[in-house]
Amino acid sequence: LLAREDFDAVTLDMQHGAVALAATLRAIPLVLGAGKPAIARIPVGEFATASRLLDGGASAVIAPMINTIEDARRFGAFMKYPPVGERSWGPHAAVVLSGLGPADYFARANGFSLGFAMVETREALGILDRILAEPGVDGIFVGPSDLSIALSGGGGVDPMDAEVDRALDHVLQRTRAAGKLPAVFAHTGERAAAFARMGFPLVAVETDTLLLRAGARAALAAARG
Ligand code: 3PY
Ligand code: MG
Repeated sequence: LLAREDFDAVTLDMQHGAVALAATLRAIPLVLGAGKPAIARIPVGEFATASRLLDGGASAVIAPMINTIEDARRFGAFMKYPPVGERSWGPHAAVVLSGLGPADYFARANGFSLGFAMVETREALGILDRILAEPGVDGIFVGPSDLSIALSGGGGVDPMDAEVDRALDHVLQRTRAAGKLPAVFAHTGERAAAFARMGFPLVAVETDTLLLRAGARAALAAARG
């Protein structure tokens, strides 16, 4: 349903969403069938799942909580075929969905399978340039909620905090300077518009649960007068 709305892409969230691997693999062709890229987020540290999502035709994978160089390296390795990484061959659905033959898929997949490393802790901010230097990392996806928890030393969740905004701008500039793609999550449409104005080319807008609750509340408010 969401892929048939005016979104440019749909993200399937295996970290916090209610979808496991089989359901995500079933949803990917539905998103691609609507002519949109299918992006998927893996659970923390489950880098092998990134390869399986690519095998299923995912256009991009987001890896949460990339807090060490080793995290970034391992994620990148599962995203890219040799010689860049260590992805293993078996893209059964992806080859068919791409419309390419196996040889062309192999030759081109590293270029069109985008890996986003999430920066959402102080540790990640501290090694941002080194994460960006990983060849298997095509972009940085910022998580403003976890970042706000980290920057406040566990004091609370406030993705609108001014310190979060400063960190977001820093990540945007460093990522651009590295020639890679900056991306971010926005929990409202207004926040998404602000991020787009800042220069983020990819912004995830709200979640299925937020949209469902907002729709439910609007319908109930209208029904009850
Ligand atoms: C965060 O804000 O921490 C996120 O992971 C957004 O998806
Ligand atoms: Mg997060």
